[in-house]
Amino acid sequence: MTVIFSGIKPSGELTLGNYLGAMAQFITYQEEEAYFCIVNQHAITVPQEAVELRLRTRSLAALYLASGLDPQKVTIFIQSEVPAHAQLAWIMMSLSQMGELERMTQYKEKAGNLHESIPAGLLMYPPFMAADILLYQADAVPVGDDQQQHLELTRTLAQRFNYRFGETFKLPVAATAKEATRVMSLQDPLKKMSKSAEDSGTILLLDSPAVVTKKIKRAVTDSENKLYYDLVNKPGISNLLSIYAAISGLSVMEIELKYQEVQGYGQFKVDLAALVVGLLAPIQAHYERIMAGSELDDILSAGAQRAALVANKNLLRAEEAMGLARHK
Ligand code: AQP
Repeated sequence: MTVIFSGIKPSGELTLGNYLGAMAQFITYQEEEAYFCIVNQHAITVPQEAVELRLRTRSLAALYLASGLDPQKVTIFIQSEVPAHAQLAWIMMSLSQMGELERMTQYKEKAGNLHESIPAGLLMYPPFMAADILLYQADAVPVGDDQQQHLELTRTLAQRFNYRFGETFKLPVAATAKEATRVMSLQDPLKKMSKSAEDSGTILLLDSPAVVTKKIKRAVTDSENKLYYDLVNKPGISNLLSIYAAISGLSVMEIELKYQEVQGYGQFKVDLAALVVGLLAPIQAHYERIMAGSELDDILSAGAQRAALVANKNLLRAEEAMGLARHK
């Protein structure tokens, strides 16, 4: 059986980008040995308000279930409830070099926004992420395109560990979706849609149908009024086409053909809004039921216990290999 690990951080309300790039893929791995984590310790690499973090963590766990993950089949848990994550993270940080961490694109972008008061955790986030993955000996990590560089670092650190201390960790690969691997902002299609940069260019999974429709209607396009994919000259329309393709299952070319005779982008936007609303409606209904019910805590407690069994075993292996354990 293939081992799958992935996580999302509760650093804001989940976006359509998080869903299409990551969560929609999670569901396809339910017959494997799969671990889906709410990576709350990654969220604190930028300042978080305690009450909000607690609420968002719970909300994200409910969204995992609402999007179709079955806790009988997969392990769903909160990162901070399995201390082995932070323990292996320290080992991975010690193996990392400052230069390689400073070169990470996401670090440079986020640190750039914070100017002089940059939390050290922001720099250390990629080796922590490596620890999350290696702790389960994951074969594949379903992620969006923006996480490719961190996955590469994970492989580098695993290789470095294995070379120095003997074969211990499996080298994982990134598993990215076919379409919409990088959903862009509807207002600035050169910028990734991000949960921590929420504005009218960001579709949230819990947005009402009216809000979704308004955001899509106002999405930035171009004045050519011809529907075709061209990332360089038509980034707005290309982004909308990718979203349409990811949800409908049609190829971009099939969509272009469908609207060949249609004047302007109006009808295309109306249809896209209907597709997104249709995708989100059952997830939102399921989410409301979970949040009103009482099962969530039991699911998360059982998940943390299950995850810890595997995580502790692999942590000990690493500690033994590098001389941190008293015995071998
Ligand atoms: N716009 C996107 N398109 C496709 N996939 C995306 N992901 C994020 N944004 C897009 C994928 O969703 C998962 C979320 O991972 P994360 O929460 O750990 O971090 P992130 O990539 O930094 O996500 P955000 O939404 O941009 O959060 P903030 O704003 O807090 O940094 C990953 O698999 C990611 O690839």
